[in-house]
Amino acid sequence: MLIKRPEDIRPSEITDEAVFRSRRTFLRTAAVAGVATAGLGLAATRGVRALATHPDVAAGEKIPNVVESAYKVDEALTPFESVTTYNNFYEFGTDKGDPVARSGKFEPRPWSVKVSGECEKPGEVDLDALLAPHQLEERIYRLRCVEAWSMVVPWVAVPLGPLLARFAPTSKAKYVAFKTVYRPDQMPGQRSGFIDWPYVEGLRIDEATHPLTVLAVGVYGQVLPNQNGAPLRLVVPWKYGFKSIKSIVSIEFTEKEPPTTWNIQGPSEYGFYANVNPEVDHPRWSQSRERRIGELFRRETLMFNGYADEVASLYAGMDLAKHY
Ligand SMILES: Nc1nc2c(c(=O)[nH]1)N[C@H]1C(S)=C(S)[C@@H](COP(=O)(O)O)O[C@H]1N2
Ligand SMILES: [Mo]
Repeated sequence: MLIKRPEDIRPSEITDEAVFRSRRTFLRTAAVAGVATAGLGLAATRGVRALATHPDVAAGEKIPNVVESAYKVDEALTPFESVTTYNNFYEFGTDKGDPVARSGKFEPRPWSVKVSGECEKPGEVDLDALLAPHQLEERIYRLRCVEAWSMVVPWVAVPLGPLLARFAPTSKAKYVAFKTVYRPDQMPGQRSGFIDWPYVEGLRIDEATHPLTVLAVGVYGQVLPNQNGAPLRLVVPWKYGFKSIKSIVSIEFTEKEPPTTWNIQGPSEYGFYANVNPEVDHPRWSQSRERRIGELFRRETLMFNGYADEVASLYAGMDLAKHY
């Protein structure tokens, strides 16, 4: 993220605009017809062919029993193709195309997440238990990257709050720290010293247990592809995308604010909170507007990424220019 300013991103890197324009009518229909249909329809379109060689997607594993939820933004979905080929996942490289191209060797199963720290019942999150019926919801969220692009993504997700509650956090649990897996043999980006691996992130406990905060295990109705953070990643829709840490192996309740990767990399550019805020610019670029992937013109960035009604109260009395 330190490397490229949004202005430096060539349109050709983002997408073939004509393809998206022609697809827009279809998407509008698909959005009405439901996401499952959209996923199937898009699978037939150009670009997804490349993905078919990807181990996760080739399996074509649809996640059964996903319950519709009330959490859905009423905006055109970003096509499956873009959501799964335009990615930020430095463990596989810094270019947006690297994660899909270079994550083929990554093995997201078997998997378990260790839960530790300030809690009465430390233990593990069992991936298969997470995938059990009646827990998974479809959440259609905006994702706003700090680089000033955005998407609308239909995640298959489980709310994080109730999951964390099972481990009985103590009164000392003021924060939750997350850690990505460290596997340099499977993650070529980790063989470079650019970032102090593993990638780490954190939330305040009230943010982590907020009803909007979820762990995603799928996208567009199917198992999460490697490039999107398989087998499970955080999604915190009112914060810049870098808070949504991928391929999590550890969740720890802590008393003190945990270190976070991008804050370590550039403390003056990336704060702990990282709430989407059009009024607080990044030192090197404006955050007031964003490019929705697939659209030609920039749009206004919304306070808390459009989730102000739900989350503004979490920050009452805080100076958001200071706690950026
Ligand atoms: N482990 C890890 N998690 C990560 C990143 C990363 O480089 N490594 N990039 C973040 C950034 S900057 C964004 S915008 C989102 C992108 O998620 P997506 O590829 O599913 O769109 O993932 C976030 N999670
Ligand atoms: Mo990002």
